[in-house]
Amino acid sequence: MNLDDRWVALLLPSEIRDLTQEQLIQKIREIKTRQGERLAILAHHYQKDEIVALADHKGDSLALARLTLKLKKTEFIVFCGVEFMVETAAILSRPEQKLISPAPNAGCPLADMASAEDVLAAWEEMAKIVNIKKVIPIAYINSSSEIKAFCGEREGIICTSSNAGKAIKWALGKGERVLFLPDENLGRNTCNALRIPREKTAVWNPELPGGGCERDELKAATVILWKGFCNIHTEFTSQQIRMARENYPGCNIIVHPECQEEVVNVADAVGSTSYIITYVEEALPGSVIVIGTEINLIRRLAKEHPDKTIVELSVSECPDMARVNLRNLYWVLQNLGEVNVIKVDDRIKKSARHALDRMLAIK
Ligand code: CIZ
Repeated sequence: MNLDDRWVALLLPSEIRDLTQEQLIQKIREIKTRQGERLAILAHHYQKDEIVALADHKGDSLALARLTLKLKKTEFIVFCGVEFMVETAAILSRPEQKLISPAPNAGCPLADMASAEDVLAAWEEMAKIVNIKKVIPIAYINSSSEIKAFCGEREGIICTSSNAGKAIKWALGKGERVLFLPDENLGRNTCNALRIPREKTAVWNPELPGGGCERDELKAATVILWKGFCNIHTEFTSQQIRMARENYPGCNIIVHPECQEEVVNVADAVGSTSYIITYVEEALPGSVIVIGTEINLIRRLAKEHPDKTIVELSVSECPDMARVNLRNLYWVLQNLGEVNVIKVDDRIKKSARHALDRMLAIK
């Protein structure tokens, strides 16, 4: 727990602070039984085991977004994940449903790397150089609702790490260029997989005047990548991959596409969270798999597959995901619908929904 979380925990009523882990689990189960179908607890794969064990559904952000659309009878959706995931579910939910976050202070530094003001300013700068009507913005789901709305209002689309390639192809079928927000690594690795050459890409750094791009570079670019990154996945290095091959001869190494290009290039496989899970499930007993992604998922996979050796490339934990805990989960359940209800402004919701619907339609 960091200092911020300790302060938040102190704000919880003392009767909750004093409960043991077993008592919290018991009480959460009682509320679940009492509420029945009115309540659904959703947990992202990066959540801790004790949270996932209490969830009705676990998944990546794409699966959980799709699921939200199916929860027709559910009044209260408690989402154990970070801000952009809860907001995405809120955008997709029905007006009568309440989206609740146990830890509204769980943000996403990657999403914060593309602020609405910076993106709008960049868009205006780009409009001086290229035909902006033919630029299709794509926002990775790890982005704010405002950025999703920005895309929705400009014929753009949302993607996740499982459908980024399809989203880029879709966008290039509609326009001449793509502005890919906010993860440079996911964008770069996807361009490589699609064989879009480097000279047909540019990187827009919002910290630099004109994004640090030459006019000709921008004019030549089919894909303009925003300079953002995920702290968790950029922890992994190609040196760690070399060491893993020495320590586990014959192993297979799979990494997430938010990792740096040089890491992805020397791994055996690359894929989204759900791809990594399927990869492990389909591996033969006795396989040795080294994984470069968030540690809670890797440890769970290792427990679920005792017939395989599943190890981490290095320990990298998302501190924001870890802000959800049994105490704040119990607190929101005890005060169901009264606290930590996440709302998205109606205008933003409508525009963001267009961009999300386009993603859901491309499968
Ligand atoms: O979209 C997600 O759930 C994340 C954070 C990663 C992935 O690959 O699915």
